[in-house]
Amino acid sequence: MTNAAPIKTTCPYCGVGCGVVATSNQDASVSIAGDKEHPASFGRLCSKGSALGETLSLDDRLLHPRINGEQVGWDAVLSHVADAFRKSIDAYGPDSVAIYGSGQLLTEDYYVANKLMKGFIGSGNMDTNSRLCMASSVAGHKRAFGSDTVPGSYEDLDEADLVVLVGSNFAWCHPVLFQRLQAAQAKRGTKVVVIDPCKTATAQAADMHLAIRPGADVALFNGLLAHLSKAGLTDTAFVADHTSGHADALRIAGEPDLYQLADITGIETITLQRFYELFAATSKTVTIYSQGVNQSSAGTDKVNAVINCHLLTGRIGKPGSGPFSITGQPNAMGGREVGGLANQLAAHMSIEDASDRDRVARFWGTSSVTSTAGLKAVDLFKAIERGDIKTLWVIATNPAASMPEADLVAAALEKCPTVIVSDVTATTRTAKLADVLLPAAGWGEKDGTVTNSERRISRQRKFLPLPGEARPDWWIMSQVAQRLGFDGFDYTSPSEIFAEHAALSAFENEGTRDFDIGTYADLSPHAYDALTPFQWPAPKSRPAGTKRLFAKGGFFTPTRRANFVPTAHRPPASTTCDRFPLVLNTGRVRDQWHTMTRTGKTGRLFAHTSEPYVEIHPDDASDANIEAADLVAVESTRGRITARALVTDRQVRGNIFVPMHWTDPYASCAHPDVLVGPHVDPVSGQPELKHTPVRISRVPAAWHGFVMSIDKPDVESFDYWALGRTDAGWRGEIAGLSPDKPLEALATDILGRGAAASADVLSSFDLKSGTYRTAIFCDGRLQSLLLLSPRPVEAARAWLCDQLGQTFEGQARHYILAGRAGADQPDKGAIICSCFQVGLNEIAAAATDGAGSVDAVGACTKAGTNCGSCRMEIKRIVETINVKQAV
Ligand SMILES: Nc1nc2c(c(=O)[nH]1)N[C@H]1C(S)=C(S)[C@@H](COP(=O)(O)OP(=O)(O)OC[C@H]3O[C@@H](n4cnc5c(=O)[nH]c(N)nc54)[C@H](O)[C@@H]3O)O[C@H]1N2
Ligand SMILES: Nc1nc2c(c(=O)[nH]1)N[C@H]1C(S)=C(S)[C@@H](COP(=O)(O)OP(=O)(O)OC[C@H]3O[C@@H](n4cnc5c(=O)[nH]c(N)nc54)[C@H](O)[C@@H]3O)O[C@H]1N2
Ligand code: SF4
Ligand SMILES: [Mo]
Repeated sequence: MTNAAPIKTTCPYCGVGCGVVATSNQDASVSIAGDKEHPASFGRLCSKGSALGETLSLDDRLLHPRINGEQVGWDAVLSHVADAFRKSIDAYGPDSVAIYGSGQLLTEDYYVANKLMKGFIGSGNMDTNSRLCMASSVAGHKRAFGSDTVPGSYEDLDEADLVVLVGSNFAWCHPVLFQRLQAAQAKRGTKVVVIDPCKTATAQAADMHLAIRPGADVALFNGLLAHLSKAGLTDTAFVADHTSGHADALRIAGEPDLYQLADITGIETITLQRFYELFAATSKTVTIYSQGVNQSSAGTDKVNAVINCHLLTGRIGKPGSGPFSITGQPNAMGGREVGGLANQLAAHMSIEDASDRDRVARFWGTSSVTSTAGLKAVDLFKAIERGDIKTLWVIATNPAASMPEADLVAAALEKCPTVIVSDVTATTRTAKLADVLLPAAGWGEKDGTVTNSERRISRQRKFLPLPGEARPDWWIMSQVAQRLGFDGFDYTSPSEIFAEHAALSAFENEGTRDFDIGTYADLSPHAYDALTPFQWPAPKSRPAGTKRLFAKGGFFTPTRRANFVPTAHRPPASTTCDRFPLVLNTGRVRDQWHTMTRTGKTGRLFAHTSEPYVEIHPDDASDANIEAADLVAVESTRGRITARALVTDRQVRGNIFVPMHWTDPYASCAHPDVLVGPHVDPVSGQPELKHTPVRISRVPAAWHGFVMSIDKPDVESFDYWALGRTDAGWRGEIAGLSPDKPLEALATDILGRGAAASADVLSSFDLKSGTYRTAIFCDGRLQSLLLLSPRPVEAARAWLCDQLGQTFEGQARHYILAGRAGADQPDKGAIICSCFQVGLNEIAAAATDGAGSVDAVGACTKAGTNCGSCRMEIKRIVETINVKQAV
């Protein structure tokens, strides 16, 4: 027997949209490789993409429908869901029901959800987690261009002379594009400017890092607009022929002088001046922006302040220049195409426009198209809390963990009469609050399309059988729609849905709407199977698709001119005070994806960061008597979380950073959204997830522990715990506030009393440090290890995790117990390169021995030579060693 034929598909994580080749092996494993022919990635994958094959196991999977915890058949559950919708609508009207979806749905799933809610149920209440992610970019695009259009292509990164990254940790969040940028830096000397309050891995690759005061981006770009105008860089023909509102925008932008700007932005005048001059002098400029821009109460203004500078200079839609909103989720863009946001209709048509409504109604054959926008995410959950929503369907997202005021969201879900959750797992905080659980098919188990940040539509393809009773989301929703008695949902395959979506995009379009993929309106199932990636618009008149838009105007406003939008600086919605003196910033780490339902399944992706942390500037830490590795409580007016202190000067004073990933199944209470307030941007409704006033304090833990075990350790009753995986089992950090129990008794609680009779238990107690250690070996194999100490546990964790499940004899067992590698087995240190599992100590040793560059370290250790996600960290280590050697 041979392995199955390789299948080309698309990565299900970030908006880069890399092409993946998946091969199912005879032993049921799946090999993953980059697709060299995919035009978004040319064969590259980052650490998360490379590890996809390790995340496909069925443990934790939701495999059968459930109602109130009881397994039921599909027929029963579909009728139950349809009944719940019908009863709510009959008794309270169509606005008493809602769907909350996700940029991780495929376009076909999303299309059905939106058609059902806005076209047939007749309510606007279909919103999505894109409200937390892209809504400000959508609103900014629409204000400026009249349409939600990203003008450029990834190729522009190869051709630009200057790339400005605003509020984007590109190196960790869009790693394959970041590498493309680094290649351009090496090849043509592209200058890179990073505007971010933190010294991120991205900032370390920059020629200039502007550590902006959080929230001050509008002021910074207003200053740039005024400078460009004064420096004579206005593209007068472009501005005169293709734009309006230029004078008003300039007047407002020019109000503060450079000194006032320095005050607002926290950036020295000389640095501002240097940045402005660099931008002015470089006509091929791309400005990339992400969540430091969008997730702000001034998010839409930030987007327009950036776009204004590109309109003024005519740097838009030309090779190597343009404003570039980079999308987060794999199908953030596809969701916008089908109208997934509560204020959109479908195919970039708008709810407010009567002729759009009429057109969509005729196309769908319905008289129920909603005439009012629905509730945006934050308002939707408030309405649920008030009892206005009786039936809610959450699909492919985890709002009880990822929404601001997460505890209130969880309480609202608990109160809501019927909560239906479609997910691939039942372990999320949201799934645990569901009345009805629907098992969705996951990545590799279903067919569909996604659109990446450069408007490129690619196929996701099925290469695995459907597990248990899991079904694709489009099928589940179509079945419910049919049971509600609606026509037009008798789809038998995603290709039919895609063709309908393409036909709607072209319906009575004639160049009036940007989103037109009419070329695919009559696509056969066979052609859908063979579909190769293309960039929209791809109208029938331009079947090859479109690389760039707007170089010669042609905007989608009624006048066909782009709008300069006057933007004035506003401080963030809630500011620090004596009680909450620090600003909490939140975001991502390199190797985890959101609430970890998939990346949390592989040990390889825990090696880089294995525990939730609070990154704190050394002076803020010392003010609060916090030392490295202490446990820290972070409190806001809304709640409290606990995580490990990471004391570094990568944070500026006054700001702290907490990653968004560690939620219920992986940590006691570390997800920052329980702290974040409900403030939103007034135009887009996107919440301010990057600016919450907080305070920090040291958690006076009586004891700390590190545990690893083949079986999942029982830690959830402790005051603090965080779990992760290793290749062979589990790893965990634990701590307790109470000194009541002797450490030995604690050890029995954690590892269980039930160690097999054949087990060898090795224990020791170090009187001096007060450390209790115990290791259990079964048939010679290391089954579990527990280190307990009154202080944060010091141990060679990366090395230890590699030893779990290995066989040990004699003295070697004592090294395990000591938590240290023996002299013959050097400790590799924290894992930096997750592809080849190369640790910090190995990289440092190579650098000390003379490897003076990232490539030289790669040549000695292989670190950084596969996906390249770790290259910035290797650079930092090499530079630190070089500096040390120089002094
Ligand atoms: N590894 C990994 N990659 C991912 C994801 C993941 O979960 N893990 N998720 C994907 C998704 S859905 C998204 S949306 C993207 C997000 O991608 P990014 O937006 O790049 O990531 P974030 O870490 O959310 O935030 C970006 C930066 O904004 C900065 N920032 C905070 N406040 C401000 C401010 O006021 N001004 C400026 N200029 N900067 C500020 C933060 O310090 C942070 O470094 O990542 C995608 N890629
Ligand atoms: N504090 C703070 N909060 C944030 C952010 C931040 O930067 N800071 N970022 C925000 C942003 S940008 C985003 S995008 C959100 C992300 O937040 P969420 O969307 O809540 O996070 P995920 O963990 O990606 O949730 C996706 C869910 O879909 C499930 N799933 C996977 N595949 C499928 C499928 O095919 N079908 C179905 N039905 N389910 C599936 C997964 O198991 C998972 O439970 O978080 C937002 N929240
Ligand atoms: S950069 Fe990484 S996470 Fe993003 S699409 Fe590519 S492989 Fe997937
Ligand atoms: Mo996102």
